[in-house]
Formats: sequence, structure tokens, C-alpha cells
Amino acid sequence: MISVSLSNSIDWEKFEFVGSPRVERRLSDLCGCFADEAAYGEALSHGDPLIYSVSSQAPADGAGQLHYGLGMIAPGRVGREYYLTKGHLHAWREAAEVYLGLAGEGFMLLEEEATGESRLLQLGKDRVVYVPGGTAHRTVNTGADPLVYIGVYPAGAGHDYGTIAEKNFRQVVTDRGGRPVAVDRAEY
Ligand code: S6P
Ligand code: ZN
Repeated sequence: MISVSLSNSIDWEKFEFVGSPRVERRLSDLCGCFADEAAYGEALSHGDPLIYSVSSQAPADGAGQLHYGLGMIAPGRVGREYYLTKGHLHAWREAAEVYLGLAGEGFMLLEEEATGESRLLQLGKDRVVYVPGGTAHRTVNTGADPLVYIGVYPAGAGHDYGTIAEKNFRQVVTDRGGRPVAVDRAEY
């Protein structure tokens, strides 16, 4: 007998899967994520807006099963840096992930842990990004509307936020003359 939840619908007003609440990340939750600390402090002094949310589904656990999450990043910037997710590695390093863009415009910043190699990949409506195992990933909204996507990953992937919190990504996604570019943090 099939006992797991097999389908879902998206509530496009709340940006969540119907029946499963979302986790919200506000500006104050993102201490240390933005390169420009002065701009971060200045932004916080004006309020604590919602930056992104994730509504997760875990239909089944165990080997071979998948989990998935609906992410929404609000449009906006701190200084010249676009609103972003904290970013993470999977605790189970081999675990890969597929991101499916549903709405909006943005990018994923990938960084291979073993080599430090970075890649900036477009994510938005009709774009799909594959995140290999052993690769840190952060998502940024570079558009004027919410960036909405689904990430699908192995049930046992887990999240390692600590490694990123310690040293952050090597690159920063920033606005240069009205266009998003990735620059080395050291040069930012
Ligand atoms: C989970 C997947 C996404 C993120 C979401 C928020 O493996 O990659 O659902 O959780 O994009 O990012 P973060 O870095 O706060 O988990
Ligand atoms: Zn992930």
C-alpha cells in the first residue's frame, strides 16, 4: 500500500506547499552573509524584512527516498549585493540536488569544496541547475519579482551551514552597472 504523500500544490500567495508551513529567514537571520557589513547594519536599522522562505516536503525517509523544498527569495539588495540565501553544503557530502526555476530571475553560486572552484549559473523561470555532491550552493534574486524554485535532494542529505558560516563563499554576487556579476570577496 502506498502510504506517502504523492502530490502537492503550491500556494502562490504564501509561497508554500499547501498544508506544510514555511521557514522564514529575515534580514536579522543573515548576519555574516553579506560582504558589506556597513550596508547590512544600515539596512537593519531600517527594519527586518523577509529575505527568503522555504517550505519543505519530506514524504519518506530512508535509502533512495527524496525530499524537496519550495524556495522564495524576495527582490532587493543590501548595498550592491542581491538578497541571498545563507547557503550550505549537504552534511552527506555526496548528496547532489536539482533546482527547478518556477518564477523570477536569479542565479546560483556554486563552490566546489575540494577545489574552491566557483560557478555562477542562471536560475529562474524555465531554468534548471544541477548541484553536484560536495558543492556549496547559494541562491540570489537579481530580478524585480520574487524568485521561486524547487530543490530536490536525497532524503539523507542534511544541511551543513557551519562550514559556510565560518568562511563564507569566495565570491560575492553584486550589481555592476545594472548587471549581476560575481567578484572575488577579497576584491569586493
Ligand atoms: C535544500 C535546498 C534548498 C535550500 C533553500 C534555502 O537542500 O538547497 O531548499 O534549503 O534554497 O537555502 P539555505 O541555504 O538557507 O538552506
Ligand atoms: Zn541543498
